[in-house]
Amino acid sequence: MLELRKGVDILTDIGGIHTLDEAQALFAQRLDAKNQAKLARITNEEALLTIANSIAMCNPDNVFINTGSPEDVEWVRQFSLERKEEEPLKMPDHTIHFDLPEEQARIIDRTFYIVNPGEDISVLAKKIERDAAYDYVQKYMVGIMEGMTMLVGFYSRGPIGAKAAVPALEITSSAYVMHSANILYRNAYDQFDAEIERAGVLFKNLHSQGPNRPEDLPNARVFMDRSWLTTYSTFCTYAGNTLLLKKGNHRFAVDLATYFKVGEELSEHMFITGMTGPGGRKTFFAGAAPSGCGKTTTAMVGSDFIGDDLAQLWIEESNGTLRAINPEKGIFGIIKDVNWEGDPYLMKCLREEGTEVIWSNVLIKDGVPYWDGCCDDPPEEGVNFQGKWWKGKTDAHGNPIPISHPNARVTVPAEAIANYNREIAESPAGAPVRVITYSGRDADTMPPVWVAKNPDEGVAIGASIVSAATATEIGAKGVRRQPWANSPFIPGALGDYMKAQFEFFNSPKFSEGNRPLMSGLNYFLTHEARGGSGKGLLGEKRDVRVWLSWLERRSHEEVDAIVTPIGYLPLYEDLKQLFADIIDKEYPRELYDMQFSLYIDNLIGRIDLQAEAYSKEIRIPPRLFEVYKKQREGLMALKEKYGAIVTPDQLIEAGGIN
Ligand code: SPV
Ligand code: MN
Repeated sequence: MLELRKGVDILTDIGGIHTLDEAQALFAQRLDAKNQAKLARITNEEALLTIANSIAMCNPDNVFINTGSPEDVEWVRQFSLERKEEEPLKMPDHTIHFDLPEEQARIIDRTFYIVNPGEDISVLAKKIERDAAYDYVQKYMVGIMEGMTMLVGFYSRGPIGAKAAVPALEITSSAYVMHSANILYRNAYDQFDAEIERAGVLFKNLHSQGPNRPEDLPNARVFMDRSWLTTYSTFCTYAGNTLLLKKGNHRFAVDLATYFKVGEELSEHMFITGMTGPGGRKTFFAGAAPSGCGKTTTAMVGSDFIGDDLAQLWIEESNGTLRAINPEKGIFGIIKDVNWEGDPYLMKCLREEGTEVIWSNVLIKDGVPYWDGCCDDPPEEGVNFQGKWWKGKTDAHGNPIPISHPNARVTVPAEAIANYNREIAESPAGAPVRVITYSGRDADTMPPVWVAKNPDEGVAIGASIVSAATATEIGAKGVRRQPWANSPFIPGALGDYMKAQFEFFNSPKFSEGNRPLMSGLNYFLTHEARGGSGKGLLGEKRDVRVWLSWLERRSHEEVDAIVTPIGYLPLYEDLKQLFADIIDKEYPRELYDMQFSLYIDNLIGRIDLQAEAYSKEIRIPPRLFEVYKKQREGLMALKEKYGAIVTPDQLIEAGGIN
């Protein structure tokens, strides 16, 4: 269980400012008249004390209050250029930011939840006792902004007024971080007091890169104080470590959903997108995928893009529908392998004038960015995340340095993406979601698409995601369990989170026909694993549209499916038709058989792996094991009858269609 406001609030204790009068006196002393006037608009005590204590602790030379006005937003852009945190590029409104070579992704080894004595956290996470965190903050953050300017921003994680939106403060000495926040989050300065009242909570984020030197990186930390909803980040610049409105506050939102809003809200690592179906109807999807597994690409495949990373979900009481908002309003997307064929909307923003873009950790040659997979003939030299680069350059271990880091990113406002549905994305009512997807990077086991037969099986799909390691976390290797693709951001016990999932998706609040379809997706099956004659992936990026379209039809009960122990599978004829209609592609029966045959031993291996791992965790709801047991028995019966590989025709014979 989690208790809010428990233990010492480190920031207040070190800052030493406890009353509004003290805070105002400090502002009068430390802010110039202009910034004092801007801050005067904010009256919420918690917000003001947080700002005052941050000033008292970090001791910046100047304080800049970012109201979100065009003038302030421009000031932040210019300040970042002046400070050389970003450099201008050839294209207007494009800049490049480099993180230190050793800090190109989330520093999971230096990321900790601050806990009170006796509190348990997820077995997948790291924790630090409150006293030890206090000592660190006192040692490294006192005076960390001397000689620097502190920037203070007021944001909302979600459309202002939406049920699941939460206001958040970003306090940083990095203009790059504030510039990124201005692109990725809605400024809520004008409504900040009212939003804190409405939401009943405020997320607080304090960051300083310090002198930004490689030698400080061992001391870099990302701390999340779950009890006080405050993050601390030091000696780093990569946005996933510093712009803690993103994953830092997502973790707090997961906590709130898990411990305080069970059966009411979820906070997920999901894209949100709409597909246009027959007759022009719009069907919205929310889909989870681990970092670096094509989540942004999938999101942009839809006709109505809403978000590519995070979703706050709730059940609307008045009509029993599932709603989703994107806490963000921009993308911080991986750029590796982004190209005109797979990502035309994004490419337009990146290669044509008219969009504000912050590039990070790509190759720059003559003011133009290039990246791994960008083009057929990238330049053979330039400047990249490791400094001066030339083709064939190797690192200290003799490994070739790629043209761009595999976790190189672009920060782009969502409204620049041509298929962004601004109206729905900005609506406090959220997007009406009918389909939930879960996916991972799975070479050999799960089919490209399948649908859960009931909410419990749907929760089990989310619980069972596995994925090959990607470049988004430093030091991650091998195939790992990735529950709900959200596990890096689940602070508490997985069992608690899972219980909230079961309650939410089984909720009696869903009205007839509005309980979402829950499904799995896997784009990563290989020829080698499925008896194919080719090499590499069985499918192509563009096939994603077909899998989503099939789910779209299924969610409106327009296509039948094969009933199998793991869920419903598409029929060949339906897919063939969709491939032809939607992407004008031939879909051979042989490929279908490779993709949708059940490889029983792999599936059983997967179930056993999960059941075994979950059996070691606390408070796992027994329902999960019941689902696994039933699926396992069904699969064993199939194997008995048909052998280790069961084709779709055999599956129809055994289970029929529905
Ligand atoms: C991810 O890695 O899941 C991201 C980028 O979306 S980060 O901000 O690093 O979390
Ligand atoms: Mn993410």
